[in-house]
Amino acid sequence: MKFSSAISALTALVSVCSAAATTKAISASVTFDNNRRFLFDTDGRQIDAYGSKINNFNGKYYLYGNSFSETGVAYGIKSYSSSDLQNWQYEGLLFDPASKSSPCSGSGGCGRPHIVYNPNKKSYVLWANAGETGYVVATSSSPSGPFVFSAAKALIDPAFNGLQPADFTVEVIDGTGYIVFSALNFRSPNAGNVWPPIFQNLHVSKLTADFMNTTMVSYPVSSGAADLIDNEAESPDIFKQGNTFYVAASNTCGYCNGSIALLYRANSIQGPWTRQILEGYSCNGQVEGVLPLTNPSTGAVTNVWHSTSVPGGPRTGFGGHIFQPLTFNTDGSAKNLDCSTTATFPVTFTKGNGTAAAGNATKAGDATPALAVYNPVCDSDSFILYQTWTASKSGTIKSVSLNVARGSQTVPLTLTVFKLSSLNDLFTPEYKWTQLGTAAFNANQTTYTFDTVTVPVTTNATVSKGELLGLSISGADYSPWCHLEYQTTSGCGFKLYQQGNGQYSWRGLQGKNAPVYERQGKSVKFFATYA
Ligand SMILES: *[C@@H]1O[C@H](CO)[C@@H](O)[C@H](O)[C@H]1NC(C)=O
Ligand SMILES: *[C@@H]1O[C@H](CO)[C@@H](O)[C@H](O)[C@H]1NC(C)=O
Ligand SMILES: *[C@@H]1O[C@H](CO)[C@@H](O)[C@H](O)[C@H]1NC(C)=O
Ligand SMILES: *[C@@H]1O[C@H](CO)[C@@H](O)[C@H](O)[C@H]1NC(C)=O
Ligand SMILES: *[C@@H]1O[C@H](CO)[C@@H](O)[C@H](O)[C@H]1NC(C)=O
Ligand SMILES: CC(=O)N[C@H]1CO[C@H](CO)[C@@H](O)[C@@H]1O
Repeated sequence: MKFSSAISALTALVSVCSAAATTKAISASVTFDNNRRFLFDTDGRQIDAYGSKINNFNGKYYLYGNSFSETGVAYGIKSYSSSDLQNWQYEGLLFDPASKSSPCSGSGGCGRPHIVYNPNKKSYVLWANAGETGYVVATSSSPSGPFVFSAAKALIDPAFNGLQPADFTVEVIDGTGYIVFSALNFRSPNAGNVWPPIFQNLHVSKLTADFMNTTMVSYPVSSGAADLIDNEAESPDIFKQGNTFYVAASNTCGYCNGSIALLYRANSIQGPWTRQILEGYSCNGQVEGVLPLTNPSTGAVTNVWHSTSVPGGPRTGFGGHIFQPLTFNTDGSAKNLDCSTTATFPVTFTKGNGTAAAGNATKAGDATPALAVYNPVCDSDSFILYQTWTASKSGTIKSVSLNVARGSQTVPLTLTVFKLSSLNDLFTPEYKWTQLGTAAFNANQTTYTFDTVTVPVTTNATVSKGELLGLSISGADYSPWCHLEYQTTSGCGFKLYQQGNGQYSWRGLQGKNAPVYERQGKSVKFFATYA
């Protein structure tokens, strides 16, 4: 997704108008696509929130999801805020997942978190999955916490006692709270050795008036076919358009690389529900939520379907998020998703209030683009890399940060920032660079997502505009370190070179080939800050 958030002409109009006009909703636009999966916060770190849900609270957008960075599995809930759906400010964990009062260490892991706002109590109510018997609920006066858990759990329809409440959503529609949840049956005699491992069906209930509990009366969200599609439905979200309720869902897959995209619709939560399969592989993702965006000029709402995307498996942290607006036919059915790599989806929406967030990465002097299409590359077992760039201005370099993700390394990742006089220096034997700083990182100083590690510049920090700089990246281990790369357009001053581990001599029949050569058209994701 390309978040080219072009503030429309309306913005300019508003800014020159009187103070009274500034309370008007401001129009902005954003363009999504199927290729740009990784989102980053303003400090340049990968957004670490899986099974995401985006809410507009008090005029600002908040993105929530489970953190996978620390333990490699769902551990706590992070939030990010944005006014333009492009610059995301990290707002921290909603509560300390390590504290004794946190219910998230056990089964459920506080998975699939959802938050609703109770205007009567001016309270944000967090719901999360905490294993058997109901859901945990917590409240806060702020959308970013800290949230305090209620001692009592919200309970579901007793018809499902004995099954395990699992993926769910809570949402407020026309002032009424709703939950859609699945209940896992681990004991079905029909479970297969290969698949399905479990059976689960979706159910919908109203919430109590304080949004802290369910009414414990539920209705199935099922096509009535009672087939293995209805019986493996999970990761739901609910929304209403016109008089129709919609439930978006996927089939059992766990943040995977593509499962059926399901859309149920009914004129009442009691059904009957009509089922559609909108895509066979969900554009290589699993739906995580539906984001309603309002065009402030027309009042029209675009419901944006979004998924946790690729690759599934233990490396959930290598997944990102893809977004595309749903479009509907006159009978209320939705059109199939468009998974083509060339598709772009512009959406006009109401800009959130507050100024666009800024952080170390957005303020960096030199940086590879935040909005490029990045892909994970794990090859420090085979290569030492040299990322080069030209100083964009004269000044004093403070630090260089690189996005890296850990596996189970025993060898540290060593990064060195240096100056060189020409790119040819890298191919020249006996060349010595001018070192600016160096640092080594053990696996326990890095995380399972593409967080940043930062090398402080300690010497030779003054640079002049156009001067050549480099970052060497080395960490030869059986379990390679991972970084991000994007397709670099020539002329941007970024070039990436590689040297096979252990290769320190001339090569080739003439004995004239250096062991260092260009990784054509690629650059790693990094940024350099200036004093
Ligand atoms: C943001 O906008 C909402 C209405 O959408 C308003 O209630 C709120 O006071 C605004 N907050 C700020 C800080 O301007
Ligand atoms: C939800 O309602 C049930 C039944 O009244 C009660 O046992 C439970 O404590 C309630 N939970 C919360 C969070 O209010
Ligand atoms: C992911 O999905 C794509 C396309 O559906 C497929 O080519 C690829 O093999 C899948 N990978 C895994 C690990 O399932
Ligand atoms: C941002 O940069 C400052 C100054 O270099 C540093 O102290 C801080 O840790 C950085 N913050 C993040 C989140 O990287
Ligand atoms: C981090 O890892 C290094 C190297 O394995 C080890 O020496 C160090 O004690 C670890 N630190 C912590 C806080 O676990
Ligand atoms: C070219 C240059 O200024 N090199 C300096 C880099 O920093 C070291 C350590 O402070 C100096 O010894 C070099 O002279």
